[in-house]
Parts: sequence; structure tokens; C-alpha cells
Amino acid sequence: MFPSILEAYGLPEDQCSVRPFGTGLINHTWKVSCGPDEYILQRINDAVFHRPHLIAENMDALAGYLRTHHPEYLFVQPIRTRDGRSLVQTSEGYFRLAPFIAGSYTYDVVAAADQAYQAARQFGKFTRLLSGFPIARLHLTLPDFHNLSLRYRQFEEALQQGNPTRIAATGDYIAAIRSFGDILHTFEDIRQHSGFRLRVTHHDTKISNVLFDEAGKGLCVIDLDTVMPGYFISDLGDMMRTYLSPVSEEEKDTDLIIIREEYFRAIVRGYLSEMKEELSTAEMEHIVYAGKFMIYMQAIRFLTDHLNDDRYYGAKYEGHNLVRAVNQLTLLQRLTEKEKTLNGMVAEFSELI
Ligand code: GN1
Ligand code: MG
Repeated sequence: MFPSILEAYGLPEDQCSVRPFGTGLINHTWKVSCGPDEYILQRINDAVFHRPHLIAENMDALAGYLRTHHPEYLFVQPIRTRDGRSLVQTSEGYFRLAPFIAGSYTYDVVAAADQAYQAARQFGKFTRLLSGFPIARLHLTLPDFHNLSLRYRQFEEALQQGNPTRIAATGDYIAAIRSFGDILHTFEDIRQHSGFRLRVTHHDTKISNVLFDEAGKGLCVIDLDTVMPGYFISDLGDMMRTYLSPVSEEEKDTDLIIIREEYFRAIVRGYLSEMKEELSTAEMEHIVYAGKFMIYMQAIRFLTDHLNDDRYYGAKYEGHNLVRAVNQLTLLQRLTEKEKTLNGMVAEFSELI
């Protein structure tokens, strides 16, 4: 499949090597090296993104805005094919190519609080720089992606139509999801609340979506497929979900799941260093909620997928998505236990920053 793609970009196939890169669950990524020139090639999962061209149009619109208003921002834009297309469609799916930024690094796990700080700053900066962008121009590449109400409904549907054996065996976890229903109700209030604004939101703020320089400073954010109008709780919350615990959503040993307070501080400090002026009082009051919201939604999504025989995320072993769901439920429990302490920390630095 690669020769025809490389050819579309005018890259000499015999001088290029292609190897797998990164760990995403949805898209496939490769690093392409052609002598000194390096690129990132991605196949867009069109079972998830039904209209890949919408992603390309969003990229163009954001790039245009940033070029005019913030020309100094490093925006990693896909390269055009020789005949001007931003995507290559083959029998294997849709592909796009972007330059690999020389001297940039990505991390798969957050190994120091400063990385969390740097990443949070970059995601905050991205939203802030685009605060004047006409949000209605962004296509919804995944409609209802972070709509918790819909995710909850899909969970309830899975309870009706999913795998009966799995449903019967997971009663405790189903009950646990139900017991956190207040998170859903708060989300429903947020959607009606005039103090919550829809902004340009990344929607996938894991650490591997930030480029760092050699000295460990954040450079920019990447993987912009899910950039859509959204609430700040999505981006801030997904950082909490993925940076607070020393172990990832894949960990089976729930004893290892803990909330690292210094990472919480780093995330909030980094994010507010860019976003403090943007957020309303009501939004500032929902900083810890952001983490609960995203962890809860991910627990629901993993459990739903388990009940639906893993049709969305796939599974590398029997019960994989159940392991992930239990992991996320544990993380949610641990965060909830610390809620008071964390709220106290937020109150402290909202005065300081
Ligand atoms: C998916 O593909 P990846 O790993 O970037 C998912 C996210 C989940 C994440 C959980 C389009 O992201 O929403 O949080 O898995 N993306 C999509 O690991 O569903
Ligand atoms: Mg992603």
C-alpha cells in the first residue's frame, strides 16, 4: 500500500523507509524516513471518522486563521500531494502525510510533573490562540464525541442489546456506573448554563499529542482530528484522566492507580497560565469536575464496548475492555476521594496566578 501513497507525494519509494510509530487506538501511524527528510504518515480510521475530508477542511481553516493572527505558532499541517490533495484515498483507506518536526520528541507516558505542566500549557495555549476563531466554521468530525448524555444512553442500549453473558457477569460495574449518575446530571446542567462557552477544543489531550523540544519544553499540540467546538472540561479533564495516575488505562492491578497531587497541581497551573482570563467563574468552579467528567465518560465507553463485544476499541485479550473500564472506575473513585483536597489546591492558585 505504501508505494502508491509515497508516489502521490512525490517521495522516492526506494529511498524511503516506513516503520510503525505511536500507540493510538484508532488511527494507524508510521514514520517515513527518506534520507534526511522525515514524515509522519497516518491512516485515518474511516469506521470512526466517516467523513475524513471534514478533518482536512478543519485543518485548512485553523491553519489559515493561525497564519494570519499568530504566525509564530508552530502548526503542523498536512502536506499536499503533488496534485494538491490533502488526503490520499486507496483501497486500504485514507492517508495523510505531515512533516516530522526535526528535534521534536513525544512521550507515551508522563514521567515528570513538568511534562504535565508543559502539556497543559500547550493545550491551553491552543484554545486561547483560537479564541477569536469563528467556531461555527469547524465541522463536527465526530458528532457528539464528548456528549456524556449520549454515551450514557449508548451504555443503556448496550444493557438491552449487548452480549447477555457479559451483562450478567458485570453487574457490580454496571451498578458502579449508575452510582456516579450525578456526574451526568452536572453535565446536563452545564449544557444549559450560559457561563459555559464552546471553544476550539482538542478533545484528545493525552501526552503523546504534544511535541516537546530537546530541553523538555512544550512546542505545540498535534493529532487534530477531533478538534471541534467543545467545553474546557474535555481537554482539562482528559489530561487529568491520563496524567494523574502513574499507570495507564491498560493497568490490571488497580492498587497501582493513584492520584498524584503534584501532577494535579502541574496540570491546573499549566492550563490556567494560558486560560485563566478566558474562563468564567462558573467554569473555574468546575476544574475538578473536568477530571470526573472525562474519567466517567471513558469508563462508560469501555464498559459499553465490552458489553457490545469490543466492536469499537477492539480487544487484545478476552475481557480487555472490562479491564480498562474497571481501571477507569477505580481512577474515578480515587479522584472523588481526593476531591476536597484538590478543590482546596485550585482555590489556592486561582488567587496566586
Ligand atoms: C481513542 O485513538 P486514540 O488512542 O487517540 C479515543 C479517545 C479515547 C482513547 C482511550 C476517536 O483515542 O476518545 O479517550 O482512545 N478516540 C476516539 O485510549 O474514539
Ligand atoms: Mg487521537
